[in-house]
Amino acid sequence: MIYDSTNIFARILRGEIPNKTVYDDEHVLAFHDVSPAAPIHVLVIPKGEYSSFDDFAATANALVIAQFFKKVQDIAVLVGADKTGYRLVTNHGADAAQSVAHFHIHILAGKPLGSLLAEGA
Ligand code: DGP
Repeated sequence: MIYDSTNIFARILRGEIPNKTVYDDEHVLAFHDVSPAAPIHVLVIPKGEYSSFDDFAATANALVIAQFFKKVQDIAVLVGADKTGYRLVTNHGADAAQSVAHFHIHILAGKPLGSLLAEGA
């Protein structure tokens, strides 16, 4: 997947679209999802141009990947998601219904989240 810098999260990173920021540093931005699927629904994105998890894991350097995932855990704690449990979701490509082509992790928490998928195989 080629990175398209017109995607909505690239626009958020450029400050063109407002967001409800949870955490911001040189490498990572975390913000509330615009249409939350759980009481806590935070998106964590790297500031680098990666179109999906698949692209990130395949092309980013190992230290960047490790630091990003450590930061996801820090942010889960920051928003209190660790207290009763949380789910991480990342979608890559059409079958996963990825709708924004900038790598992001969903942190979902704040209620019992049920089974992994709404539909069976
Ligand atoms: P995915 O389907 O995994 O690509 O998830 C994309 C998520 O991004 C979806 O849960 C809705 C969220 N989203 C889309 N546009 C915006 C936006 O402009 N602001 C925020 N905060 N979230 C958005």
